[in-house]
Amino acid sequence: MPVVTSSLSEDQQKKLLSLLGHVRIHLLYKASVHGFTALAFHNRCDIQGPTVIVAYNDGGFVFGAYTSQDYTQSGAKVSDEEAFLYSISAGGSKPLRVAGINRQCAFTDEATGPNYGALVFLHENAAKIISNPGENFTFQAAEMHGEDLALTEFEVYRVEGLGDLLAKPWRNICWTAERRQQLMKDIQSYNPEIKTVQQARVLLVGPVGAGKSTFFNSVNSVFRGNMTSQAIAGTAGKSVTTQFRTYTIKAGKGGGLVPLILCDTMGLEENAEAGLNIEDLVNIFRGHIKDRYQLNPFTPLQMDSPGFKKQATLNDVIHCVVYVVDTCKVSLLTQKMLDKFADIRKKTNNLGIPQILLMTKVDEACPLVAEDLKNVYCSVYIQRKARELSEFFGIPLSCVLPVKSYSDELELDQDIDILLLTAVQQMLNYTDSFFENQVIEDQEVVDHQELYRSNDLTRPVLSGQAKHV
Ligand SMILES: Nc1nc2c(ncn2[C@@H]2O[C@H](COP(=O)(O)OP(=O)(O)OP(=O)(O)O)[C@@H](O)[C@H]2O)c(=O)[nH]1
Ligand SMILES: [Mg+2]
Repeated sequence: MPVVTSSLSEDQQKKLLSLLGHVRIHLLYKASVHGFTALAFHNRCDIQGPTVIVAYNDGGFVFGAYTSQDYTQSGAKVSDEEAFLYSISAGGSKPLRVAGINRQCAFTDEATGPNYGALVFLHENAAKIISNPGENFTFQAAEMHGEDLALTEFEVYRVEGLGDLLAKPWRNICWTAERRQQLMKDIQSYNPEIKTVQQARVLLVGPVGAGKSTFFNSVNSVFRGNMTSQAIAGTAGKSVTTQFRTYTIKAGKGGGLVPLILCDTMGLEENAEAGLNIEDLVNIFRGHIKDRYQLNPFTPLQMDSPGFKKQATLNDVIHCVVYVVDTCKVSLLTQKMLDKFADIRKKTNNLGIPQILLMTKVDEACPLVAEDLKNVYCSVYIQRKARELSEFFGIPLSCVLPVKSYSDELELDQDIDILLLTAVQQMLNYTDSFFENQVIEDQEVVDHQELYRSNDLTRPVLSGQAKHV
């Protein structure tokens, strides 16, 4: 599946957003990819809430229509006081905005291309429009589209209001240098309760491009004290990461090991035969897959293959699973992808592994957070996305953690570090829960004091081997 990208230039996007207010736009449909037909338009744009049409022609005109109402193919005439037509003409500085004529409908909700009376898009299932100024909307045709009725591109975006800042943050974070130092110290001195385990093993799982590898690079950078990019990150149609990798982290150049191994995987794709294979994922959970194993979406690793680690100890198994999701793409998560996550959740729950959900790219998702990361827990938009994710995944809101990784920075930043380290600290807390979750299989042969670092014998005890996991 090719990556579908917007044809709006930065300047055009800025002008369009100036008409729409404090919103985010998500590309739903692009005619050059999905087809210049009414059917392709309705398949992708029906029942999507507020949307904006963006049509392009050879004269350099970018024009279209905004509606706050759904397309449903009901055949009805839809009233919408918020609807408007607009044009960002070539070279023109101020965009044209045309409100509907009083009491006339905004559009006719038919099975054709979008029909705003004065502008009918995808006429005759082709890359063209009909222009009837005066019907529902009045404008000068030359000003709207330069009298050029042929389209070079046609896109529809979902429009999502961003909301403002909450008066009080929904989670309290202390944004001080002391807090950063304390978090680093706590993480470095983490000691798993189980004597045989040296490091917490945390697995990052998520869709292609969600920011898994970048999260590892960022945490590594915080502890190294400078930017690092050990894991290859970036964007491509397919997963950039194709191997299973287990990364250790050093505190400073040549410094001691941080007791945390971050495991990076290939991205998930919604189709069964693409992206990380669920059978491989379960074998990763159980500690059977070695570092640098080349993952293959079509053929999962078999038990008798040379790369299969048969004897997995508690050191090899995954202690905490972190679902990584791009905050900007929450509303674009398909049912197929959510079903895949539900399947993974079931398998993870069966193995008793605690789970966290990391919302990445909060800076890209909300301009107020991009302006100041300290706004992350005050942003109405981020809070809404966190709640949506909690509901979609069936994960308590307390397990949903927004982060911003290092993407284009050259220097470390205290606020970014604090948010990253807070997430890592939570991963270590959950790793402890994993150990506490284990049940003894053979009480007779296990010496409680041998197993635990502390002498707290009230906690449940597990056997040294991971055969029950
Ligand atoms: N602005 C911003 N960009 C980010 C953030 N996290 C990741 N990115 C960018 O997102 C893109 C994809 O990141 P990766 O870390 O490669 O994503 P991945 O999940 O490892 O992707 P695959 O290996 O392809 O499955 C990169 O260009 C990163 O720079 C973030 O918090 N903020
Ligand atoms: Mg990656």
